[in-house]
Amino acid sequence: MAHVYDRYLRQDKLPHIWCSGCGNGIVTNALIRAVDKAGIDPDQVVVIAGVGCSSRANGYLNFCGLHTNHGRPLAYATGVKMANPKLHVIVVTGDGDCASIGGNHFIHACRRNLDITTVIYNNDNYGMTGGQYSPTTPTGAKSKTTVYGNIDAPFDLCQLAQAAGATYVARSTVYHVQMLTDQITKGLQHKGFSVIEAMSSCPTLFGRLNKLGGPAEMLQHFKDQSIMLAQARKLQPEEIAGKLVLGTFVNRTDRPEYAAQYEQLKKAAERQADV
Ligand SMILES: Cc1ncc(C[n+]2csc(CCOP(=O)(O)OP(=O)(O)O)c2C)c(N)n1
Repeated sequence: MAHVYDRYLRQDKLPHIWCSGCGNGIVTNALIRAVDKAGIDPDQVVVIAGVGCSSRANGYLNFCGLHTNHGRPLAYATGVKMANPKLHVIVVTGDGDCASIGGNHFIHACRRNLDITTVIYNNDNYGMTGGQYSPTTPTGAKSKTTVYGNIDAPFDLCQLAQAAGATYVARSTVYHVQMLTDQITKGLQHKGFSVIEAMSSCPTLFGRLNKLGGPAEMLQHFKDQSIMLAQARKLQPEEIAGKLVLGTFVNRTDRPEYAAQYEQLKKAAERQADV
């Protein structure tokens, strides 16, 4: 029987490459539902990916798309959106793609406030290349390159995005699917740069190395580890240490959207040239 969302997937590209129990399918499902819920014409959507397990999502999604260089989807997305501001541009990226090799592009995209929706599939490691540590690997966690435990402090990507100027910033997990879908929907409807950090499970690499159990246990771990933002705000920092704070951190409309601002600038320049 055909599924109501089948039309959003490229059936000829399935089955996907993700491991059993990987959370990336849940994030991609939430993304599809969000496009549907937001009532966006699929022909007006462009999904742009970098390189990584997460970035493979764009190959399965039946929208226009670009699979670009590792760490550079935001650069391509900027070009696409500036060339045709009417398009809904969505970036699918990993924690490595977005915050390691693409970190500089990420902060400047936040600063610029171009109307792009960025969905970060954060599995706390480099999945595609075998489980090396990433900028979001928690301190103490094991990875293929931190076998005795990570001594780096991880980035909080939502705090980073907020500090850099992103105008919609939210976080959810693959356990909290409804919230994730709502956040992506709001990100798509938001006029400006939106960041949705989707905490995703990687049972094969991160889960196994950190003895987090199988796919179901990892979902349970997300449930147990999470705290809602409203509740977290009432607690002291030491009381929420090690917790995943979920919710909408930023939703502001006071900053101008970049492409609209650029249009105005162009018109003003044309008027001046006419004089
Ligand atoms: C310029 C460049 N450097 C390195 C790589 C190798 N590489 C491919 S994917 C990847 C990391 C992917 O990690 P992440 O973005 O977190 O995505 P995940 O696979 O975990 O979803 C790396 C280092 C590459 N393809 N291109």
